[in-house]
Amino acid sequence: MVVVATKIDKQCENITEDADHLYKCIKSHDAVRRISKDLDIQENHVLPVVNYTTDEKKSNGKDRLALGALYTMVDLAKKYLEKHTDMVKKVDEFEERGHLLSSRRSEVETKVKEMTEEMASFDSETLLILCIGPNESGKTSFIDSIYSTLMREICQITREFGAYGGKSGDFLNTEMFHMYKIGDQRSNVYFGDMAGMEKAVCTLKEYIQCFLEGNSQNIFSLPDAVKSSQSTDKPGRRAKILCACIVVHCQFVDKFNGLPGKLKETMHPLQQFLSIKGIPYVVILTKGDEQSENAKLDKIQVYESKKVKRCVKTLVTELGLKQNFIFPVVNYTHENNVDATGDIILLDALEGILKRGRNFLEGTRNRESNSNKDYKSDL
Ligand SMILES: Nc1nc2c(ncn2[C@@H]2O[C@H](COP(=O)(O)OP(=O)(O)O)[C@@H](O)[C@H]2O)c(=O)[nH]1
Ligand SMILES: [Mg+2]
Repeated sequence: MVVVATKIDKQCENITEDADHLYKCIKSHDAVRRISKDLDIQENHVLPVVNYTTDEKKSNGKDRLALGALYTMVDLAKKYLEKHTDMVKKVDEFEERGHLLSSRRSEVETKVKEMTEEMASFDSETLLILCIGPNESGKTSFIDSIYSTLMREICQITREFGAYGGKSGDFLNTEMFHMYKIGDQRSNVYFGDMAGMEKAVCTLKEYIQCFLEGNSQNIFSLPDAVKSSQSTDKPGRRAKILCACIVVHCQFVDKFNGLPGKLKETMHPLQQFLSIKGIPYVVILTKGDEQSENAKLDKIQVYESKKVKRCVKTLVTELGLKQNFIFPVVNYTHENNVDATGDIILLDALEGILKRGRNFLEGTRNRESNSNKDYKSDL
């Protein structure tokens, strides 16, 4: 505790010109000593100041007293915190991610080029980023949004295949499996859009298995239609999954105060399945803008939203995920133009997906070349 002793100029008028008078003036020293004794507080914790009240000019003496008082307060607080480290607020890693992204909002163009080069640098086989998740979680919109960010304008590539997102009745929901090429002509990376998990007419395991085996015919009751957009070269049916994006929306997690039972039932076998196959995955958390007024104006604010944070925490605990596997995004659903705050969080998600995909491919290749070496040495 400190005591701020005001009006010390009443004891010593010269103090406002020269703060050193505090040490020379017996009256002011006596006043400090009296306060210290009356309040039972160390003498050097009594901080004499003279407030600016009607002054028009700055006073060196007043400034020095105020700064001296502030210095003592900060010093005491610092020493207290050093002794009580448990009271220092832990850095919120999720918010820190948001701050970092915010500082990079001017780097969108560079990041777009970097991602385009990255996609072009993968080998020639067809690589697939598979979007899976419940109905209306924002899978289709996510593909359109990533595409828009890379093209620097709002695009709806999914719409030409009748996959455009929307509530039943307004628009057709995704009913067929489609692959959409992302990046420039050199790229072999595709996003795979699926109908919601609820639409599968088989178990989830079969749903993924059929797909991995290049046979999605049995997955849905509707006719399959594998198509590639922006490309005349037909991707082979045996596309290699580079990464899976499990797309969930905030309300879904929040409304049920945790993951709804049905989703949990499907998520766990899905995670298990992907782990067995060694396929990397991330969670794309959509619609954070509906949880936060601030995020409607500045999309990076999803990182500050209490509700979004609660969803992330739920996903971390219930799915056993690390926080940096979860990417909150705000899809472009009603905008006429792309914007830096939306772009930077979508690009961060894309970077996370490609990074995991690259590690997965390199790991697979290393394993394959090692087993070839072992095979040769056995001969
Ligand atoms: N506010 C908001 N709405 C979204 C977002 N993503 C998708 N939507 C809306 O949610 C609905 C379902 O989206 P859709 O992409 O069709 O979901 P899908 O069934 O998983 O493919 C549509 O009405 C979209 O406009 C988002 O990030 N924010
Ligand atoms: Mg869809």
